[in-house]
Amino acid sequence: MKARLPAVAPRPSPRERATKTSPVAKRVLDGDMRALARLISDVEEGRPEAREVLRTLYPHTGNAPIVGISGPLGVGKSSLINQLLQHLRGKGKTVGVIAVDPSSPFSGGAVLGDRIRIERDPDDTGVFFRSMASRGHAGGVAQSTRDALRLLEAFGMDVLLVETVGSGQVDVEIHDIATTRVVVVVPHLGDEVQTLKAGLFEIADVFVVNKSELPGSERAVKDLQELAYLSVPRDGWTPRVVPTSAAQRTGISELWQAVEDHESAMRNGPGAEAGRKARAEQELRELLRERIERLAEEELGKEASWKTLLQEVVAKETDPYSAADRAFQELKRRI
Ligand SMILES: Nc1nc2c(ncn2[C@@H]2O[C@H](COP(=O)(O)OP(=O)(O)OP(=O)(O)O)[C@@H](O)[C@H]2O)c(=O)[nH]1
Ligand SMILES: [Mg+2]
Repeated sequence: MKARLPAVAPRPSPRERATKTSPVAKRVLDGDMRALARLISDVEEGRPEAREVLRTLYPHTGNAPIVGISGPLGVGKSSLINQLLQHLRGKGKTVGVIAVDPSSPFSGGAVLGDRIRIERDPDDTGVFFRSMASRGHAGGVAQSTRDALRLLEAFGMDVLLVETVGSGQVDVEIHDIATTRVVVVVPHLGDEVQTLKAGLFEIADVFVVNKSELPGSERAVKDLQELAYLSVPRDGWTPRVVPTSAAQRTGISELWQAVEDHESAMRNGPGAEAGRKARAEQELRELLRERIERLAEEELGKEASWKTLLQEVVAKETDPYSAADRAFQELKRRI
């Protein structure tokens, strides 16, 4: 007799899969803002339940543009975000904003939160703003930011904005999550622009010269444009330079147009697949590194010879290089 293949049930849609496995995921998909806010806190605190929800929400993510807005302190990033919010709401777009707060989690947290005042109608469910501390994330702040952005997208936000301060490693990591990277400068940054210039063209798709009502802005725009033309285009895109004044509300629609142009160039261009791959690879590597580190720490902690080894280094009976080699060999045997 012929073996019968088991009947194949119709594949559940992503939405069915999500709602079946997690009522919390369903609440996010249904636009429950309190569930969203709580889950973002869970992500920040590194709760495993949040990962579970993210797993089921994953099929609902990956399509919204993520616009990274970075630049030195006080150049007007938050003010620009406020203007962009109004512009985008005017076009009927819903917007999620994550601001990565440079303050330490031990200083009460909300340095940036206090500085930003998002101007919005409190009843408007089309905007969600959240400030996150840049430190104290078990899996790294970049991963928490990715996770929070996914929650915002699954909730139904059309556009995602991320504000980061400065140009340190953490900011670069977060900036790399973005599908369009905006770097904000102001006229007469002086030395700061000189130091920024070196690495600037690798991290920006759009430059904004904000506070452009101040003297010197034309010069700054021209300088940046010259540099942009000289730079090697990435995936066929030459960085755009846009003067704005968040104070006088000028240049905002031009800024958004530049972002949209970049988004569509990337979506339809030859680099689209490569960009998605690069972002996926970076995330996978980070997630794996986190697990390997945790596993290694746990294994080392169990190891009685670890204490002996440490003692030997302190007593200068062995050097740290040989000790690390021995510990590593031991770990490889056990893992
Ligand atoms: N003259 C002028 N001032 C501006 C403009 N945009 C913002 N500002 C002012 O610049 C200061 C800093 O603005 P923010 O929007 O907080 O700047 P930021 O880059 O978010 O600051 P941090 O998050 O602290 O790095 C505020 O006093 C703003 O009112 C502008 O276009 N022109
Ligand atoms: Mg700010």
